[in-house]
Amino acid sequence: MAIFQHGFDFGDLDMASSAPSSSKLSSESSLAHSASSQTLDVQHANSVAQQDVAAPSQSAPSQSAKKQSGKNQSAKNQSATDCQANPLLPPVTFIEGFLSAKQQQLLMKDVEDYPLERVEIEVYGKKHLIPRTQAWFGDSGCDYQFSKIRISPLPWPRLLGQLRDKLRLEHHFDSNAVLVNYYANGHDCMGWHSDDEAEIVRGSAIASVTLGARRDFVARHKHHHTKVNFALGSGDLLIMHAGMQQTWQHGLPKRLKISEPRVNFTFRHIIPHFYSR
Ligand SMILES: O=C(O)CCC(=O)C(=O)O
Repeated sequence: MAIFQHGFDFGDLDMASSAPSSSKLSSESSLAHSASSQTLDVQHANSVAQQDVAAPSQSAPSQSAKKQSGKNQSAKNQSATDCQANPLLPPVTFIEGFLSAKQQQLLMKDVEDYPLERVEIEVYGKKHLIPRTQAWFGDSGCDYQFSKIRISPLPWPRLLGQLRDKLRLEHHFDSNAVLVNYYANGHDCMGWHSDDEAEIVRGSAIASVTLGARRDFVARHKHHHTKVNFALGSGDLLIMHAGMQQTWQHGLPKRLKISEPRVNFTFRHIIPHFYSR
C-alpha cells in the first residue's frame, strides 16, 4: 500500500477540501421524469428510500461501506449509502465525496485533452449520432463493442490510471478499462440500457465516478419497473455490484435546464482479447 501511495500525486493532494453533501437518493416508482417533480419529490422520496435502506439493521451505511470508506484518507468527508441488502433497491453503493475538490479540478482539466468522439450507432436499422461524446481507455486487448461498433482502448491517461489505483486501494475494485462519457449540457443524455455486453466479466462490478454538473442517474428494475434516482454530483462514486446489470437498467435523462458539462467514468472489468479468441 505504501508503494502505491508514494508518488501517487492524485492521492497526495489535500483530501480535506472534499466537502460532504446531503444524500441524493430517491425512490421514484411513481414519479415522472420532469426536473421539477424530481426536485419536489427528492426530499420525501429520499426519506422513504433511506428508511428502506436503513430498516431494520442498516440505519447507517452498512458495516462494509463504513469499512471501505474507513480506509480512505478522506473518509471524514465521505458518506456512503449501501443499498445491497434491500431487494427493492438496485445493488449499489453510493459514496458521496469520493474525490476532493482538487482531484475533481485536476481530472476535469485532464479530460480537456481526451480524444472525445460523438460516434454513430445503429438502432433498429437507423443511424444516429450519440447524444454525448465519449472515449474508451484501457489495457491492451480490452476491446468493447456496443450497438454494432467495436472500439479498441487507448492507453490509460496518467490521472485516470491513478483513479483506477485509488478505486483498487480504497474499495478493492479492480478494472482494466474505462468508458468516459462527456455530457456538454442537459441536452446530452444516455438512454435506458444495461452494461451486460458479452466481453464484460459476468457479475463483475462497475464503478461510476462523476465530475461536473449534478445529474439524475436513474435505475429501473427490469421486471417490476421500480425507478430509483441517484442525483450524482461532482466527485461522487457509485459502485454497481453483481446483479445490477442483469436485473436493472439505468440511464441519464435529459435535464434541459442544466447548462454545465458533466463527465462520467465507468470503470469496467473486460475479458481481454474477447473478440480475437
Ligand atoms: O453518465 C452516467 O452516469 C451513466 C453512464 C453509463 O450508463 C454507462 O457508461 O453505461
